[in-house]
Amino acid sequence: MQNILNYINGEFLEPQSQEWLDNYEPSSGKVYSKIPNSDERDIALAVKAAENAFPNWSKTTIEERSSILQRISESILENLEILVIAEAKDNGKPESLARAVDIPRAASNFKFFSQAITQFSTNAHESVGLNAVNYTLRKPLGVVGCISPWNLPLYLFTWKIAPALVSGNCVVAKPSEVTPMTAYLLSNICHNAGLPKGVLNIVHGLGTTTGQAIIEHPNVKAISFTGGTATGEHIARTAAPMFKKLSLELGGKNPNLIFADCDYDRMLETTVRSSFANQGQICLCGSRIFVEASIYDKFKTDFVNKVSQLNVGHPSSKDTNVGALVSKPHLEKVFSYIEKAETYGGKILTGGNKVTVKGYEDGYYLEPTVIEVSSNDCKLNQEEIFGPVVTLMPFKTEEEALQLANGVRYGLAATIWTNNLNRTMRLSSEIEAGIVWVNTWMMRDLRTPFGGMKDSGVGREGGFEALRFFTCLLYTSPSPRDLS
Ligand code: TXE
Repeated sequence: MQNILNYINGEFLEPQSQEWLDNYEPSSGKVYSKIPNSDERDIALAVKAAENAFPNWSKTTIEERSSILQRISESILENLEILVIAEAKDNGKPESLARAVDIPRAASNFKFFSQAITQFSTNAHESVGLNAVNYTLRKPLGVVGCISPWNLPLYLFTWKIAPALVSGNCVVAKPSEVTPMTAYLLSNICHNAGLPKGVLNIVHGLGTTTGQAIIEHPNVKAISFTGGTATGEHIARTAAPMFKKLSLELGGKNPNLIFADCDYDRMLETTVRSSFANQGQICLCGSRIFVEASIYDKFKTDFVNKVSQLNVGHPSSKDTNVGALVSKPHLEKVFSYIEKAETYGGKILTGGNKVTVKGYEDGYYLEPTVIEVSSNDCKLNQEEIFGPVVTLMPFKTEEEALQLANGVRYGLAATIWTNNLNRTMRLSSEIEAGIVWVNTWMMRDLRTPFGGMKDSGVGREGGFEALRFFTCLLYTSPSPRDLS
């Protein structure tokens, strides 16, 4: 059985504790590798290595950092198929999805930030009449922590690491203990791409020990975290007294507002995808679907019909639309909402059962499930289920649609389906969400800021916002005499 190793100070190391955790393959329910159960001693080593590497790394030229990131990006693409298979095995997602989205995006993250840094500049402010100028500088923060979740493992891990590194920081990173494999493979890729030792340290283990040691370490100056809202709250509470910089990308319960005047076929096809892509385990999935009353019955019939045709199957099968959920506890959590759907006032229209896939009887498979609800206040509409479960509910007016969309503690993303331009403009500015898509879903230019409102988090990542997060701003003012 393969042992995943920590990557600290350019070396592949076993955990100090010599303890290992089981790593499961969701599609078969079997343990297939072991993960270091790292503790504060491993994190202390990693932070020390990062601190030692910082003086040199922060002074490398932009060209040098940029070209290393470029090499990492190319190497990810050269190893695409290995990473695709590893991601699908570790996470349960269809290989086709990892091949089309996860791994290419991981390569793009490195490529994008290798280019973005060459365009990142600071400002000068001339004090007219005083013969003076103030100018700003952006400096790397030092050692930063990157903590990522299991739903888009390499995609989100690289989304944090690439901007942190390219802006001159040294990184201590922890992938989710549920999906550590591609982060481990990435440590090999970065090592071979010539990243100097100590610049990137990848430490594996549980959130409550390894992750906790990162957020508690006084010399880690910033934390970029994506994960559950409860964990985000805990991280904020722990890190705030140490004045760490925080970027928290948390949960979502995203509304999908469908108006009768939309392009119906395109909407239907995209809504199936926005509901069940990655087994519904994307924080951007539209999990609350609100449909204008005049087309509600038609939509209900067509949507249920399409959803019931989705194939649940093994990640490697070409016919699979919906793979396995990421873990047994997560399957049980999602299933508990389905079991109590009626108690919560819901009616299951399709799905609702666990699935047995031949040859993989212990895998964590669940039917894509559509539940009709009569109130937005029910638990099914208020809590993040984060699985292949969506709810349907009709609305009568635009005002009501807006109220329903905003009637939740989260504010990550929303999708509006309409061909009415004025309505688009009104709703896009009134919906409480960091991202509003119109007549599309998951369309994102890497330059755009990404992040949520309300309990979906604080801070923005992506584009220059990520480079701003991973740098601190100083201002300098030479005395006017020095300029003359
Ligand atoms: O996430 P956690 P979990 C939501 C989703 C899911 C719920 C819980 O609703 O059901 O969160 O999932 C690390 N200090 N999302 O429990 O625990 C952990 O090891 C430092 C939404 O898996 O938040 C992992 O690396 N780190 C979501 C990362 O935090 C800690 C994606 C996320 O794990 C820590 C995933 C601690 N004390 C789940 N405790 C999204 N927004 O995309 C845990 N971690």
